[in-house]
Parts: sequence; structure tokens; C-alpha cells
Amino acid sequence: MPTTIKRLSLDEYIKGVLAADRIVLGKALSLIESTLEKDRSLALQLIEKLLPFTGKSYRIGITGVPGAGKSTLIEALGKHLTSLNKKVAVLAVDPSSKLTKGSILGDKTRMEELSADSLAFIRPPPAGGTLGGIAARTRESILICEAAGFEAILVETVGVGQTETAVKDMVDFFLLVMLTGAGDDLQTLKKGILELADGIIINKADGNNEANAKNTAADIRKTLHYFSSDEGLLVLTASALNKKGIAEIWKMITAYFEQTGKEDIEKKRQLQNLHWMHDTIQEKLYRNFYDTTDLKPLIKDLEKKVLSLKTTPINAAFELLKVYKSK
Ligand SMILES: Nc1nc2c(ncn2[C@@H]2O[C@H](COP(=O)(O)OP(=O)(O)OP(=O)(O)O)[C@@H](O)[C@H]2O)c(=O)[nH]1
Ligand SMILES: [Mg+2]
Repeated sequence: MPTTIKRLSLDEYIKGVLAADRIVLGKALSLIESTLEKDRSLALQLIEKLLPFTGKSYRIGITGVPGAGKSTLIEALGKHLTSLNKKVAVLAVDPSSKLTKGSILGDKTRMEELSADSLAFIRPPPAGGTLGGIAARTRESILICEAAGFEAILVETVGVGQTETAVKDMVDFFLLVMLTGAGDDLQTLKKGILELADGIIINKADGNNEANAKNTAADIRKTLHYFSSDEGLLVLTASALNKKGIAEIWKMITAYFEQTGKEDIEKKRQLQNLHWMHDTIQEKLYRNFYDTTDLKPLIKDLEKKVLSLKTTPINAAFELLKVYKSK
């Protein structure tokens, strides 16, 4: 692991990001992703300075089971946007991601076309760390990309419950990519995904699968009909691979922004900021608690007592918190 990474000065980061200098942008994102204390303080200063230049993008999250075609769809949607002369940044949240395997730049879908596009910027998911940590970094990365002038930020997430919720809480529009016949059609809907998704795409609607996909979409629409509060939720079919139905997806997203209105999007973002604040407190307190060296033996001791029923979990927790507070 490199011990000394050459960092730029705060001013160089600010100027470079605002000038949309890709090299500096990449370096700024590396700074954001760093967990070193001194990088953190520089990163926080950078975000503070760039804050006035943020907020002007469409923040879009894309979720779905592995292999649903999220990356392929992001590439197709990204290309559609760049064809409309819009600047697109792609980020990813994948807590399972290691340096060798990333969901967007691993040996799977590399988004080759979009990477070669001068209006697009693709950032592989940061490796490792807790979901809380990774989610916080992604929120910061969104702001940095906005300051660099990106008009649409597409965030790919792996389809794991907690990651979905974390990403939902940092975007304006949450798109669920589904497959037909994968056993995840109606079941997924029951799993509370309705509260998360702002739009649903039945992907791989091509070849023999096209009719099935259309049927699934119709079924889902029918199911949604029973949930009156979700009348606005749209269900479309697409083939990300053949770039079919992509313009319609963008129409669906922009219609959502128009219908919701600037004020309500702003309110949603303000609430998300509040959550962000509380998430940060939780994350910090949690790490601080478990990093407190003096507590470690007591934690071990009380763990044993809980296991052997010598104390209750609640009493053990209260005792530990009391000692922690007195530190
Ligand atoms: N036939 C067909 N295949 C597709 C379509 N979209 C994606 N695929 C294929 O499905 C496979 C998975 O696509 P990805 O875009 O990597 O899926 P993903 O959801 O990003 O997968 P993870 O990142 O692993 O979760 C690839 O082989 C794609 O070529 C589509 O519309 N039609
Ligand atoms: Mg992917």
C-alpha cells in the first residue's frame, strides 16, 4: 500500500474540478475515497469550497439483481445523453468490490463506448470499506462531479438490500432494472421495492424474450394499479444491448423531474442531507466506540458473559456505553 500519495493543494483541486479537468477530477475523487485522516480533512475542505457549485444535476440511481443489465443500460443511457450533448458521470456503490473485481470496470461490462466518449466520465467503485463509509464517499463524489459540470450522475448499485436503501437516499430518481422469468418479477415488488423505485425497466426485451418482457411489464402495471399511492410509478421495457427503449427511459426520468418540480426535488435533497448528517454521526460514533482501545478487553469480557447468560445483552450494552461516555 502506498504510504505517500502526492496530493495537490486545495486551490489546485478547486480550480481543476471547476475547470472540469479530468485528471484533477480523478485525483479529487481519490482524495475523497481516501480514509487517511489528513486526506479526510483536505477532502472536507474541498467539498465545502465546491458546495456553491453543486446541485445542478439529475441524480439517478440504478439498481437490480446481478446481471440484470445495469451497466449495459447505463452505457446505453449515457450514450443517449451524450448524443443530446449532456455531460454524464457514472459512479458505483459496491461494498463487495475489491480492486480486482468491480461491477462496472471489472471483466464484466466495461462500458467501452461510454468510456471513450469525451462527454462522459466513469469512476470504478472504491474498493472495500463499510457500506456506511462507501455511501458517504459516493455522496461526496456526486457533489464533486456536479461542481465539475456533469449534468447527469448515474450511480450503479449492487442489488443488496442495504446498498439499495443507501443509494436511494442520495439520488433524485431511483430506477429498478428487472428481468423477466428470473423469478424476481412480482416477488421483488412485494419486497417493498415499490417504496424505493421511481421507475421500473424490464430489460433484455429482445429476441425470444421480448413478448415475455412485455407481459411482465403489463403484469406489474396491473399489480401497481392496486397500490393507489404509486400511480406515478412507470414500467417500461427495454433492450439495453440493442439500445431499444432508451430514449423512452430518459423521457420517463425527465417527466418525473418536471412533475415533481424543482421545489420538491430540493425538499427531497434537504431531507437527504439531514439523513446524511445523522448517518455521519452514527458512523463516527460507531467507529469511535469500537476503536477505543481501553474498551476492547471489557467488550470481550461482556461478550463472554452474554454468551454464558451471566448478563443480559441490554445490561452489557448499557455498561459498555457508560464506560465509553466516561472516557
Ligand atoms: N440479450 C440481452 N442481454 C443483455 C441486455 N443487457 C445486458 N445484457 C447482457 O447481460 C449481461 C450482464 O449485463 P451487465 O450490464 O453487466 O449487468 P449488471 O446488472 O451491470 O451486472 P452486475 O454489475 O454484475 O450486477 C451481459 O452479458 C450483457 O451483455 C439486453 O438488453 N439484452
Ligand atoms: Mg454492472
